[in-house]
Amino acid sequence: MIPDLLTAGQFATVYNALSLVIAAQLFTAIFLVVSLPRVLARYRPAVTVALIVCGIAAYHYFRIFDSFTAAFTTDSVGGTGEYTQAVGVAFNEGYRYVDWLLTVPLLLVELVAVLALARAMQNRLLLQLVPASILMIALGYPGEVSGDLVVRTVFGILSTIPFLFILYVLFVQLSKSLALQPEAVRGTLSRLRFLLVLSWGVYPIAYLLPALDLGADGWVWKQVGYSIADIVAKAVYGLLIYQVAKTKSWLEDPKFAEHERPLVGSVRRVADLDKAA
Ligand SMILES: *C/C=C(C)/C=C/C=C(C)/C=C/C1=C(C)CCCC1(C)C
Repeated sequence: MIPDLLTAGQFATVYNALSLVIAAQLFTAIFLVVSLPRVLARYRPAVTVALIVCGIAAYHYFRIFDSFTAAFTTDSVGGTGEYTQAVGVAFNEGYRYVDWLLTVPLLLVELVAVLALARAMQNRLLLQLVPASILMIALGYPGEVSGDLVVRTVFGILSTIPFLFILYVLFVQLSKSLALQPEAVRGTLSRLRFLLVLSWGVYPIAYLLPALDLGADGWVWKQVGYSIADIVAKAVYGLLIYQVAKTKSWLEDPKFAEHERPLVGSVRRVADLDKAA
């Protein structure tokens, strides 16, 4: 499935996409480290998991980037500018799957942690979501690395079963728990839910691209698709989690609120509303 030949443009497209992901994940992780003291202790686990997810992704993108630049070579002197597969080193798509195997369950933990639900509800959600997410990634891998279209399709379909289950649980359960969340974060949480579904939905589509007979372009756009989805599903998502954690901290602790402003301008603390009335 890895193309034998990339044009200079195709090579640069993948190179730049991978490079962008490193910057996005690395500096989102650093931002979240710096911002950790700015949320209440009870929301620090959620933000900590968010920064670990971005850190794990940044690490794996360094590996993916190195693997990509080692796997394709060009003869710069008098060459056509095209890149061919280097002898003896193949691009390793396995890094992505190891990354996902670690980060996808953590993304779900991160979400459940910021909701601060009752312990029983929290455990029930995680017991459903975490095994399903591991199954989804594990079933996708054999299809991803197979050159056989039938194998790719069969494992793609098998992986879609836990995927749909996760989306179902998230939508039904999250919608229910939304009513229990403070008014001020409901909008952000609702956006988070859509962001999650839309960004996760990119992965199976990108997975399908190489099957569409687009030649090297199919593989190139798959890499770009996974890269952009990873930025949205980890970094942007992590920042929204931080926003929810910060707003809830501000609402729940008057002392904290004295020296911190919420990220959402329109938020009013209940005590302040009382004062104003
Ligand atoms: C940070 C990484 C994330 C959020 C990765 C998510 C990955 C998926 C939702 C992958 C799903 C797949 C299918 C539903 C079918 C085809 C195989 C996969 C693994 C690409």
